[in-house]
Amino acid sequence: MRPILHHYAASPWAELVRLALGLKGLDWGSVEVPAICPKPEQEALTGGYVRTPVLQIGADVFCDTLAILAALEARWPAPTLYPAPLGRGHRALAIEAGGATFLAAVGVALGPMAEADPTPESAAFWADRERRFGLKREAFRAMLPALRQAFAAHLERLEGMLADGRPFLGGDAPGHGDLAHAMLLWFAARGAPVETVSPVLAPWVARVLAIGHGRPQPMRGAEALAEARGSDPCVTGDGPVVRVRQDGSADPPVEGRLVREDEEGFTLLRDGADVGPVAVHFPREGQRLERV
Ligand SMILES: N[C@@H](CCC(=O)N[C@@H](CS)C(=O)NCC(=O)O)C(=O)O
Repeated sequence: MRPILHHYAASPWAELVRLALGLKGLDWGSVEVPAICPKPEQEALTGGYVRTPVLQIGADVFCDTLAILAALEARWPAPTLYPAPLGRGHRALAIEAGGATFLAAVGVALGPMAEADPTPESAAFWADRERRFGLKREAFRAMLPALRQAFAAHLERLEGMLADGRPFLGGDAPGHGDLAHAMLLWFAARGAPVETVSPVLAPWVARVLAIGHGRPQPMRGAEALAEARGSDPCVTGDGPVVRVRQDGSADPPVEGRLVREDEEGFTLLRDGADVGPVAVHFPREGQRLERV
């Protein structure tokens, strides 16, 4: 069954997944979602997770790129997203692209928008991000010099990793870590092109982006919901009712029965009014699991 990505073009974390789909050479359904809430179709599918991107395979829904890349690797193992010699180390590298490092890239990418006079579109964007993540435009503007400096320091570290002339961060083949860190530069290019922030990294970023996106086929949200409704989730069983929220966000929690939990993540089984039984998969990182 082909995967369906719920995403929007400007989303950096979605770009990471588009590159992963490209690396695996896949056909995939492409559902465009709004960049700000409300996202009623996505909510109908996930039960409340409204971040971008989300990957759907039938009635299995993967939230967060860590769960998404694990699902792609499990179902389409070749070519691998975790090539030797780094192997699983690529996952650690990718995690390092989140958190403070990602916020630094946001500073470079969205700094010019924060500094410009607001438009109706940018005002709606800041209102959404303030309500959901506490990111106030004024406070963000004050942080910009520090964020730009932090991003420059991060790029120096990446330059150090590639200093021996290796084509990719782990050696000869690209992996999850390359996709995650090149995505940061792809995003930062909205505010400052890669050649200006790091001419040294530009050829590596070009190599990673040349992987492309595979073969996306545009699809409507309603078709994706129908596909979930017509499929069975790959996990069944029973478990305690739990809620999942994301660290640092006021987004609605997802509620369901906890039917799988291991060192990588966990799965909730829920019955959606529009989709029937769906399995919603999360990684451990960045999620807060509460017993109800
Ligand atoms: N840790 C998450 C981060 C996802 C994330 O922060 N995505 C941004 C867009 S790139 C987001 O959800 N922004 C709010 C939105 O799109 O509604 C992942 O790896 O998927």
